[in-house]
Amino acid sequence: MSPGIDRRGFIKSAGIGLLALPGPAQAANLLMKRFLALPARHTPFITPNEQFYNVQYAGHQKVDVATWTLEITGRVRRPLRLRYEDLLKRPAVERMVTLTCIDNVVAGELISNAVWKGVNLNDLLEEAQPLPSAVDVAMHGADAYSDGIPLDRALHYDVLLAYQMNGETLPQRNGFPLRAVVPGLYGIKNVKWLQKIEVVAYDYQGYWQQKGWTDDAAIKVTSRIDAPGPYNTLKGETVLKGIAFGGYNGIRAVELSFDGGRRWTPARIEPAPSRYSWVKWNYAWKPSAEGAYPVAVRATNKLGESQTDFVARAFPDGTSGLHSIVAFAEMATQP
Ligand SMILES: Nc1nc2c(c(=O)[nH]1)N[C@H]1C(S)=C(S)[C@@H](COP(=O)(O)O)O[C@H]1N2
Ligand SMILES: [Mo]
Repeated sequence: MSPGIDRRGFIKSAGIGLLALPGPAQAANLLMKRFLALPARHTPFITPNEQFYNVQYAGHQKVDVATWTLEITGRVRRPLRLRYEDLLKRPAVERMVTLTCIDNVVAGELISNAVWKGVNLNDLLEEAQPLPSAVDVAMHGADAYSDGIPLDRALHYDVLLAYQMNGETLPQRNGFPLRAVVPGLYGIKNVKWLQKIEVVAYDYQGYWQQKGWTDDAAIKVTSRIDAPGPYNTLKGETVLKGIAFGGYNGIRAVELSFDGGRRWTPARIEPAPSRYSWVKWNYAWKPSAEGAYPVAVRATNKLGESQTDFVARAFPDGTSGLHSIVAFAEMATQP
């Protein structure tokens, strides 16, 4: 979960974004240009580790890797206990996966993309041999945090136990020595400082589920306008840019609207090398007349599910609503 909301988030939740601004409101426009304008965001496709968003309910845990072990226990025929060096010796896989916090606001900062390296959870589980009574796989961190996923998901959905992030040893704040990376499910399911995997015969309720948050935790389709920033003045043709993320299913389309959501026009998507990562989009915009434009973005995943304009708060199963900004267009008349 995250601390409060940022200014970009506030501007969106205040609903200013989708208002059609009246033509002669010159004074209001001036005030907005002066006091609400924010710079564009430059979002690298792969987030450098130092810039990766960071969330936990207690502090960063310090794990002594010399004594640390990963235990696989519960409803299994053959419980396992692995040391750090044992894990590093096992066949490794690399996977690009975007993580996002369920407590992110519309267009918020709590989303980042990395290449993770580690071992497949299903390999370990197959070795441990879950018993027929097994239902859920609970993952426990060193901070008494836990969350669970269905056994079926743990066996079939590309779940990774990662010890490397973007080619570096997993940083302490991101869960050193080992964390779960569960494509398509919100951050809450991606347990850090992992030390115990417990196969249980019931529907496991983790730290946040006990407080009423979703157990399913499927990521909702989301998108964001990164450039220009809100309330900027644009002259002539401008390339609009941003990101879109479809969780488990990837992104099929990104569209933009300049008229409060009546008409939508497709943006160009830069193909991503992983179905579990966000995509970057861009659109060369040449407004035909001077004025204040509401610019909104909407994404559709590969199942054909589009983002809803229904504004939901984060509790209990994640934010929804469209990101929009206001752009002031000026005509580039000078030669
Ligand atoms: N052990 C542990 N794992 C945890 C958490 C936690 O508090 N403790 N927070 C979760 C939440 S809410 C999120 S959004 C992600 C954030 O991962 P990051 O800090 O690497 O971005 O970690 C998840 N894993
Ligand atoms: Mo989170």
